[in-house]
Amino acid sequence: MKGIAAVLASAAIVAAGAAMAQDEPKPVTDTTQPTTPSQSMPQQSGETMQVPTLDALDKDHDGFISSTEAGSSKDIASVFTEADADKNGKLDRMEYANAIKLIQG
Ligand SMILES: [Ca+2]
Ligand SMILES: [Ca+2]
Repeated sequence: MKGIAAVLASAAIVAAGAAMAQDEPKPVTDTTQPTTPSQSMPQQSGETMQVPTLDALDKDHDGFISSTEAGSSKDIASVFTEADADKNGKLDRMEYANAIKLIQG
């Protein structure tokens, strides 16, 4: 039985060696730092996009942007009709948010 034990032992050594060999290519992610979220603000990235807030345009403070109010921002005015989903001639907050999306692509 000694022979078999020796064979098993050497087989184990070979297996261990193979395992060691497989370990060699290390994952590269150790040395370089993962993408650090250094910028805490997710969206506003210094672009020259200056879209006014709804409140800034809402001159009569009724919570909606009328076409007249939209006229003070040519960006908003340019997407006003498209953003006015229910075609009531004014943008509510949802529609206004959509208008900004349309502007910012
Ligand atoms: Ca208004
Ligand atoms: Ca509307």
